[in-house]
Amino acid sequence: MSKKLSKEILKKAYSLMCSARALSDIYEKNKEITSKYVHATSKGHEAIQLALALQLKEYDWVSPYYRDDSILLGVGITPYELMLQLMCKKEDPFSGGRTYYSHPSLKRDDMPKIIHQSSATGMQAIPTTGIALGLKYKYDNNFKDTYLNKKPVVVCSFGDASITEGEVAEAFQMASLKQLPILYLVQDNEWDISAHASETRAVDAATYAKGFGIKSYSIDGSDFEASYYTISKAFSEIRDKKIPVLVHAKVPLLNHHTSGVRMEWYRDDLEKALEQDPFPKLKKLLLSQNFDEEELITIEAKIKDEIQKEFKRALAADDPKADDLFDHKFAPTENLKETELVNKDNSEAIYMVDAGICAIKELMTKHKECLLYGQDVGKRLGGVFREAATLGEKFGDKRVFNTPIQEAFIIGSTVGMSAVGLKPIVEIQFADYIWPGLNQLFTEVSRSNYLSNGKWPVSCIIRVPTGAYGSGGPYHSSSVESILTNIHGIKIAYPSNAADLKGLLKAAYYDPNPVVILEHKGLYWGKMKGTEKTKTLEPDENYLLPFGIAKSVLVADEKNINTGNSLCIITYGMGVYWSKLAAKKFNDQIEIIDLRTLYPLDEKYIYEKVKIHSICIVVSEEPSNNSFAQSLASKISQNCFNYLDSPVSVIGSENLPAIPLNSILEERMLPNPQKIENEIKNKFNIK
Ligand SMILES: Cc1ncc(C[n+]2csc(CCOP(=O)(O)OP(=O)(O)O)c2C)c(N)n1
Ligand SMILES: [Mg+2]
Repeated sequence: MSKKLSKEILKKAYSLMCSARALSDIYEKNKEITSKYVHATSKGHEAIQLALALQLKEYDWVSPYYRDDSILLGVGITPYELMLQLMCKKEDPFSGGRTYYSHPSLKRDDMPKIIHQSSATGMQAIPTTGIALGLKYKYDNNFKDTYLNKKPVVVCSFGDASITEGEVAEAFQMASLKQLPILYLVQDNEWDISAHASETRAVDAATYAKGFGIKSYSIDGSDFEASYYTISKAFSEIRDKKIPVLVHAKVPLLNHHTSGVRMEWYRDDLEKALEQDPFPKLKKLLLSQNFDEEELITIEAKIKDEIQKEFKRALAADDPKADDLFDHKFAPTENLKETELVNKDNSEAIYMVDAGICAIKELMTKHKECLLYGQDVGKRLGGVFREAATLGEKFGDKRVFNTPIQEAFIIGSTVGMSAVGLKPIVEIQFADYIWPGLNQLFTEVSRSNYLSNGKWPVSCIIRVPTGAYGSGGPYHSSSVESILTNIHGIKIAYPSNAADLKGLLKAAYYDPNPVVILEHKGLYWGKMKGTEKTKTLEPDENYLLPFGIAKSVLVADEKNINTGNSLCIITYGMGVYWSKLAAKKFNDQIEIIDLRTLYPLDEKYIYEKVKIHSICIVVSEEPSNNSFAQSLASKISQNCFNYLDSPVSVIGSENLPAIPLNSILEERMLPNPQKIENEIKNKFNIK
């Protein structure tokens, strides 16, 4: 076996391992300086990491975790670049000083690609498996990208403890179900900070993965040669057969958990761990292959010396400027201009639910990159609200498909899908069930562009049927916009009629950033009292409604405005229709502004209108306490204080944990036209 490993590979591995050790040592020696920013190193894990990295190609993908600095060295990142990252310098190639050591993101032509890596243990499983799902989509739909002929592999690297996270099971399930070309590398040092494997897992990674039907290998990850051959075999299987494989590599952890959690505080196994040190093992291998010992000593000394110099250079490098803070919140969208609303020839009024389908149909017809997945969206049902009806039949189940009940996977996989150039439209069946997916939305999706310094924006649309109507009860009625508007780095639309939904879906598609579209279930068919106007003529294919443009859907009479007998209601979704019904009781005194998107928010338009009317009510369907609506009311107060005749009112649901099923209780809970009418009267001092 050893005959096949070339001297060149062995020498390269040795040099890189010397670099990894020298880095680890210099960080420790200078810990007063380096511990300013928390970091972990690969000391003890180097052999398996280098065996992997040296076999990755520039068309492959890898998601290293925070202990994988040897993988980074192995793919070609220099020690100097790593040290820039350690010290959060401006030229840190991954994030410009925004994120920790060995939390890479990389998009260089000559190196494997790395999507943004968070610190959240195990959370890389879903985005990375999303890459493999994206590659499979491209194979299945005959994409012509030349790199596909080279059979790229995707690698997701983990620590042993992180795979006990529930989200990892979602990823394994999908990788096996769809037979995705991915390698899961689990580096098993038996430690989960201070918790030992005996306390945290019932079975090891290989046994666990086998339960999902994933082929697994268990190896000694401190043995470079064994590691190299196992990875080589696994890569061949993945490239040729397009299957998932898991490699479970036993390794000793020879350094602190991180610079902040030191090994001497709790480790009682260090002596034993040192017996498995991969560095002397590799040296011994090289000597057995007729390398000269003097040469190896010289290589090591030279690398140490160079790294010492590079450390000083990195220390002297520039920090980011304070105002760099604001770069890359979103990828730019200047090209998204509003188009004239022209209706389709012979257009008939369509329901909002159909407007969504029409928009997606046009997008999928035009763009091969566009696909739709979620629970029950496939052709058998077309969505539990029929909001995806006909799409499965028209485009087939390679482009429109059902997923398991995995909200985290549905949302988080868009990171990987988008990275390979696809434009996923996904669906969460009910807003009530977005919670398991929120972690991915917050931890991975929303931060990807910002923390990768603009390299990896996530372009996706997440459709979320929302809101209460007709006794949906506590688990099929919730509104979640306050939670979503608290996540920075995503855009949020909340259309109230068919034309707006179509125009906003188009804008969302062409936006390179993540977008959530909240679609009120009670508005889908315009069947509830007062919601008939959700039906509109169908805008033509070119109609695009950019985000951040609010609209007056009812205006007040000039005379009433001039005499101080008017007010404005700022609202969205169902609030538009409740407000319209309430406004009927007043004589052209009410202006209703439909926000249409909650982020970005058309603040300029809102303040202009509030200043004209001097009285303002914000209406939302959510419980009002600590809500988006209350925050909006506060912004209005701050920006329009001198123009207001009275405090801005907020009408929302009652502040209770859930919307009860019983219809009398539901009605009492939610806002309605009567409650709004009462507040309008209050504002006008009508008794
Ligand atoms: C979701 C999440 N929970 C907790 C943590 C804190 N944490 C950081 S590392 C770690 C242990 C991970 O152990 P393992 O995956 O085995 O990797 P190792 O550090 O041993 O290489 C924990 C609990 C985290 N980063 N993310
Ligand atoms: Mg561990």
